[in-house]
Amino acid sequence: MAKLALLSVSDKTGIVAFGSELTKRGYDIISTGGTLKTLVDGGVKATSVEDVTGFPEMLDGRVKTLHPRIHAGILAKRDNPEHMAKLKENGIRPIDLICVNLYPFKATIQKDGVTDAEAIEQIDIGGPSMLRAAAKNFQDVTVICEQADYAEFLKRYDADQVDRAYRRHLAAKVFRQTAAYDALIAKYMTTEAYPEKLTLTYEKVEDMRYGENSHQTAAYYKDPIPEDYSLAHAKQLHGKALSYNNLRDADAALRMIADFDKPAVVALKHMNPCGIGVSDKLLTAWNLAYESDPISIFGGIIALNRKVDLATAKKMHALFLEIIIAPAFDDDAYAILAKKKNLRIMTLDFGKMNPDHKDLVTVLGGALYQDADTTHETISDFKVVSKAQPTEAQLRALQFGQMVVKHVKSNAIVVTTANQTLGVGAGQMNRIDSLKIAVDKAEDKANYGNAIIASDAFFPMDDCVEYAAKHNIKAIVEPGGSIRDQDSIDKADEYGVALVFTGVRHFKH
Ligand code: 93A
Repeated sequence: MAKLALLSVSDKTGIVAFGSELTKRGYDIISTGGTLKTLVDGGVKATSVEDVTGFPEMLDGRVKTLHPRIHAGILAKRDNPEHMAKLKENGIRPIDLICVNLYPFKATIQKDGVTDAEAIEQIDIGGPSMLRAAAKNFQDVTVICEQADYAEFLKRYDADQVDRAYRRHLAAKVFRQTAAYDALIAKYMTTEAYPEKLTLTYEKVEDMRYGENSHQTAAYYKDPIPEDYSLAHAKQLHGKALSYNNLRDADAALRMIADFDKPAVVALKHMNPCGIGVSDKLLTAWNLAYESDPISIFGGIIALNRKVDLATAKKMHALFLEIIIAPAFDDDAYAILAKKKNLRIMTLDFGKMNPDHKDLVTVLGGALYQDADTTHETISDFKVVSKAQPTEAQLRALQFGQMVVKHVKSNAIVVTTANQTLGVGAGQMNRIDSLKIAVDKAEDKANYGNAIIASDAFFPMDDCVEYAAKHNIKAIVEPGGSIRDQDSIDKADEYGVALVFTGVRHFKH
């Protein structure tokens, strides 16, 4: 008897050609309402599923293929005589090939103003049931859930290569696809922040040349519906493919620059800022960021939150940089930057971090999932605990420092003015070492006279205040909360330093 294929696709692209090729190879075709019409209109001979089941499609199409005549035809084991006898007894034909793509749930929930009822109607039930049944019975059934596989299947069919391994490969793809489909539905319906099952799904963007190091393999995945403000929406206009480290650095740079409204430039290395400048003009912001640390910026990632002009582009062109990402580039600015073959030039509309964003990190045997640290404190959150009161200018600098320090790996200490980082001490195992690094980098800078210090976590003892004071720092912001806070306050008073507590710690590991 001829082989039997069931075709039921929501996206009809390529289905007429595929159906036609199947009939040429001797397949009989059965099909659901819309697909059947497309096939027949396209000149492909096909039979209605209704004729096979003896039942009309009903409940607005909610029940089309959910019938034993279909599912027994898919699930029967061909090498099991009892299964085959049952099919025969009930006049059911075995189905050899299932080709299904599902109701467009993802596209539906992305539509503006979509109602819950519309979204729910697009939850496919019959499609995944057939796909899963066919995938379970891959020993005997070929299952196709992607248009990209139409041509590959035909090629293999002609070469007599539709073997068990290929069918198993297609079956595995089905289970990934239906799991991802359900994960998206689960996400849409879930209200708990931390549900008992975390059903995330990501789509592959690309395999990468390597991971963090050249002996590590890696691939880049993105959210099926990425947040508005995210790297997933960035466009690369020029340069080498982004590496694993580039992506992590660019992501860190985006998180930093999102905190600034005025023209800002973030220069970043190894996930830490090496220079941040903010001003009324982009060029000035660049100069401030560059002068923060003209050495570390070499090979850096630059994020700018305004259209890049020629003057700023010329400054950047003079350096070796890995990535420049900005909302847009003037034509002449782009032309000069694009002279560097490898430089990755990217655009992204800047915005704010989604306040509900959650970060996922893996640990051996598990994962941790938490709110991203999207808060930052402003002057109104500050509590002055010293006798010395900070000046207006110092308060602005403390606010800027506080904004920066939360983006620096712990232990983090930054020395800043109100619009420029002067020294960044990152990732040391004790706070005083971070402080020493930050001060050492900052001390010879012209603006050091206006400098303040921000610390991501409290001072466990008074040594940091003392060290800072001895290096002419006049104002400090830290969370407070140590049992020895009073020692730091006393030390600040001893040196006439203004000490401000925020009550909010910003560890970043
Ligand atoms: O509403 S359903 O969940 N109930 C079904 O029994 C059923 N059978 C196939 N959706 C069902 N399908 C889906 O219909 C397929 O997954 C495919 O996406 C779509 C094709 O319908 P049509 O051929 O009428 O355009």
